[in-house]
Amino acid sequence: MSVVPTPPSPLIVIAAAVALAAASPSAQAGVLPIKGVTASSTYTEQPGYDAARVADGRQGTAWVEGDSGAGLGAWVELDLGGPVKVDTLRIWGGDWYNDTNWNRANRPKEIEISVDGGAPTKVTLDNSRTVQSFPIGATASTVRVRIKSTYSGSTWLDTGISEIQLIGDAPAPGHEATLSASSHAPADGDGSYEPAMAADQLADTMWCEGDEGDGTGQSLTFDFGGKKSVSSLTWVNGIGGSLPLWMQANRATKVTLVFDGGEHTAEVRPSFKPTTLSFPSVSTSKVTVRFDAVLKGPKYNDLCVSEAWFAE
Ligand SMILES: [Ca+2]
Ligand SMILES: [Ca+2]
Repeated sequence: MSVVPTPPSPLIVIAAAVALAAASPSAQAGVLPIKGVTASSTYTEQPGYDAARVADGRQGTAWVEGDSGAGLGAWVELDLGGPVKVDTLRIWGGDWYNDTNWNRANRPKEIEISVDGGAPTKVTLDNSRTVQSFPIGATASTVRVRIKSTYSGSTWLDTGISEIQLIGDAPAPGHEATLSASSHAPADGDGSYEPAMAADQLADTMWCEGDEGDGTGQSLTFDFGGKKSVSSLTWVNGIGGSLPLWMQANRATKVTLVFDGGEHTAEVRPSFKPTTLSFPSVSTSKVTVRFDAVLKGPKYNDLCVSEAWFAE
């Protein structure tokens, strides 16, 4: 017997899923869309740990195996819906709901990765709450991850994986940017708030500014590494992880996009769902999004952006 804490309420999960459904597709940098997920077993004593949680675009939700022991031999398989070139596997091992859960639950140590049912490759994860990457370098229709050994959690016997991303061999158009910011909030028990969190295709991770004010005047910069034509910004303006959290923190109501030559200022309506701001096409190597005005949340005096990308 083991106990795994209850995940966020169904309302939160549904709200986030709605946001992600619009945010995810082939949109983000090289992250391949997953058509389905299956697992050898699933923890069912409480709801919310099914196989799909390993590819739902949220680090705070996990697939947890349902074997009687630590789940050695349990596996989860991602279906790409047909052969596609896979360069890298990124894995969030363990229960990333927060630091406490991560420490209490088992984490995978050795895993076997197999492509299309072929011979497995064994790799070893660090025992740390960091995103870890392993090369695939193959054309795959399915990728299976099997748990071979674990790092023991302090409380719970079961082993989980919070997210797996399969990265294609080329970035998707419009998502090659490197992000930087005027400031960012320090990491806490929920994770990091660095600029890259706004481009990791996870709805429940976000950049948050770390200035003393409400975020007015803060900025997020997208560096394309060369000239690029852009005419839209699609983004989750605020905390995308849950609607209650989104309402508690600051969101932008006016932005100025600063290009290599010129600017575009626009009023924007805060929305929990991804929204697109269109503007006259411009060729630029960078865009700085300056936040000129915010709608203040009642609890967290920080401006956050969960996901954002520019496209033509
Ligand atoms: Ca997840
Ligand atoms: Ca994110």
